[in-house]
Amino acid sequence: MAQRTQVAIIGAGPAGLLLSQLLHVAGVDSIVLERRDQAYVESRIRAGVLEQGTVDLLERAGVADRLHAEGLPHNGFRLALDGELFRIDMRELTGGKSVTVYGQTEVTRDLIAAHQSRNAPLVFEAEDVSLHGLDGDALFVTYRRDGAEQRLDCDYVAGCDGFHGPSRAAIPAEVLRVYEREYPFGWLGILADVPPCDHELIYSNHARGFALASMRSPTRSRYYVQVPLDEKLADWPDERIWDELAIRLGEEAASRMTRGPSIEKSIAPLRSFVAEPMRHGRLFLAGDAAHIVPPTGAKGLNLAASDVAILAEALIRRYAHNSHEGLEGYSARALARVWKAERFSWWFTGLTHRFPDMDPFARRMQVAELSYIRDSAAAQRVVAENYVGLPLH
Ligand code: RFL
Ligand code: PHB
Repeated sequence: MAQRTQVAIIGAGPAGLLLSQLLHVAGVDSIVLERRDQAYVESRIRAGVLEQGTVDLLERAGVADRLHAEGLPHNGFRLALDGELFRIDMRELTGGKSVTVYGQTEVTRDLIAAHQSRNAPLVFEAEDVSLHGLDGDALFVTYRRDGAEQRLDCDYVAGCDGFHGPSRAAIPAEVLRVYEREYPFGWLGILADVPPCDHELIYSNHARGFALASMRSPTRSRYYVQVPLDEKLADWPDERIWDELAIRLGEEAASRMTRGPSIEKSIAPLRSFVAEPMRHGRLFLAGDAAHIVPPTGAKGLNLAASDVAILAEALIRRYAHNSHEGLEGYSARALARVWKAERFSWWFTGLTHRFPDMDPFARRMQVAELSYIRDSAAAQRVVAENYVGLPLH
């Protein structure tokens, strides 16, 4: 069967769903094609911190009611050095900016609910999605649904299909430049229905490795510990994770930490990755399809949102005023922000993690830098302004 839309969107992660919703609000039509089923997409546990710019965008898309009711505004976070805590007062240091803790799972659910309440085309379980005619006049996407071949003709394709999707792979290798860093460790995450140990997040540098105390709500905690890449989940029963967190977060946090059974546990590798350009002909990459950051700065989801803000604006201008300027400038404008967030995430990872080849000098440098941040308002301002999110230019 052949269908037609203005913008074919591949991937129903936050990037694809939010793009489709923003286009809809402006009267541009799109169809989202997603490989997984709805239940799978809605239950993936990932990021938890939204920058103000991301919240504003969700508002503009008309999907922020539950976010405003249930999201937790955070005006600061704490850093720990071998168990000693100090606070970064984001709000004070940035002239009033803050972040909101609201799970990516909830953002995704709200966006899917908005699509379904207006009967918008959102195709789950689309198999073998492939792009055709990127360089020619006839642009279309093919896929299989329930065993039947489908063809979707379109003016543009938005590749929002994450790190492993087909969109980036459709750009010829001689055009694409890739920049990459793999880190020699991963994050073991645990989700549990217990109250958080603090009302704000704690990022801890400990001689045994990094730990993070986060949350999803006043009754649901999310914690992470740095582990070697070859670590097996089976070697980490819940009690071992709680014991390790108690050591790495330090006495003050540990004394307020409630232990409980995990409802989710997983290990994610850490990576920095950027593919340039983010546009090839009428294909536009957004979110993890074009770039990955290590989660230390909480930037992954927020970068997906800022890409989509730029892309939606460009597509809307194209249809409203037949102006191609925004589309032509998309890659450069998006990448300018991406690289700054890449830098912050890379720097924050280096400051807080234990590297296998770290000698005593390297460790002293971390300790000195963290002490400097603790004692200098200027250094704290640099951290805070990056954490709340840099402006879009
Ligand atoms: P997503 O969320 O990966 O969505 C891409 C969507 O595309 C679909 N897809 C396909 N659809 C059709 N055909 C194909 N062939 C397809 N191949 C893939 C996928 O099923 C999926 O639905 O990318 P998007 O929208 O760009 O959003 C980006 C964010 O999800 C991502 O940056 C963050 O979640 C990164 N991230 C984290 N960020 C944080 O800030 N804090 C975290 O704690 C955090 N944890 C994580 C993470 C990413 C992870 N990944 C990607 C493995 C934990 C994990 C495990
Ligand atoms: C999370 O709550 O999952 C989370 C919070 C902050 C980060 C990364 C992950 O930097």
